Amino acid sequence: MKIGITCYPSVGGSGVIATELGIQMARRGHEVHFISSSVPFRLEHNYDNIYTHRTEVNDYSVFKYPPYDITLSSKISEIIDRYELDVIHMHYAIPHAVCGILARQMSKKKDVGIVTTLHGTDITVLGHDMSLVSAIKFGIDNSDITTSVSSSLTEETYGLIQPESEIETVYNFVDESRFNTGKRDEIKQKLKEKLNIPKNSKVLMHTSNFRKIKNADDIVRTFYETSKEIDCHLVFVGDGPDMYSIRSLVSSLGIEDRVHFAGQQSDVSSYYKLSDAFLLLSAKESFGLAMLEAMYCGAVPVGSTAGGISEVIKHKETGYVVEVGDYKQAAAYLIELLSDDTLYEEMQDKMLKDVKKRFNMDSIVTEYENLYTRLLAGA
Ligand code: U5P
Repeated sequence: MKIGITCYPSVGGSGVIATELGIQMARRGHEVHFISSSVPFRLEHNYDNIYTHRTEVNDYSVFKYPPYDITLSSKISEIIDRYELDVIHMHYAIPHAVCGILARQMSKKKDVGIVTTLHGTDITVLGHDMSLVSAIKFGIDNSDITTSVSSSLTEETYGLIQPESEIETVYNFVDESRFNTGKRDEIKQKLKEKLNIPKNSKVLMHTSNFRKIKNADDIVRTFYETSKEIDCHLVFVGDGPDMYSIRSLVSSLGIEDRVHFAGQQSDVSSYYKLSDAFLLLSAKESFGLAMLEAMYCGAVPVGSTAGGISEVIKHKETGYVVEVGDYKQAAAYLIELLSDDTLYEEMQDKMLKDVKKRFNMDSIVTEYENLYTRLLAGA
């Protein structure tokens, strides 16, 4: 098959899934064309059957706003025709699904299939903006197949957008060759030395784009409460708009010596291996890809009840789930977990077995491949 993919190329769950999916499709022998504003950040190597096409948005003075959507649509239509694409997979309802629909109308090849995947903020944030609801609904209803990354996001989309067409839930997945428990102890010790964390201290971790919605201040508070009982350190990986206020909270609590800011990293896996527990206490979260990656690397999660997080964590079996904002309960669970080695090992073992079964890359990539095949067969 010849597949076109459009996503936001920056750090974030949707771009990562779009890229990994493209890589896996190429490995299965399909021809993959990424059409985006820059090369997706996880696409580190050259692959034989992956092509990247960049859209240049020119900032003409006649426009008040650079016409990203129109330029992208035009580029997608050009690639559909030039390479005779069978399917285009658009990640995000707006603008990408709408761009894909426009591109099909512009192109000569009208039978190109359109798959759209909803990743979260396109619904959880933009879906509340009445000026965008019609465009999101249009994007979903005019795609041939729409998927969403969790049942919670699917339900929220039905509620907010009320599309005519069906939305299928296809979970996110993790590439186990990249995120695994291999050399966990060795990597943990090396990184502890580098960060000056004592050998026997426990490590809590969080990684994200540090937007308000991630509630990183609750993570600091959870850590602060936990550290009253457990010798532990907190590591933040990533960067974003909330960083300044997080740093001031850390200094006002007087815990600078035990909170580490690693900044944005291209290899997050060694930080996951450093960690005993991963925290994701967001106010809204469609899935929580970073948390799943951390779980694949052996870190036990404590998450909030927001969105799809509780579809990934089985409460008290493979981690813990607390109400949004309940950092005291999060700390209580961490204290229980980190002070009992037997409990920790049992939970970690169950967690690894569970995620490998339910978020297995091969089966989820096959699910997407079957969707493409269904479109080609005209079903
Ligand atoms: N990520 C990085 N480096 C960073 C921060 C995040 O690669 O410094 C990646 C995570 O590994 C994950 C994605 O794949 O960004 C965030 O996904 P989500 O948790 O926002 O869904």
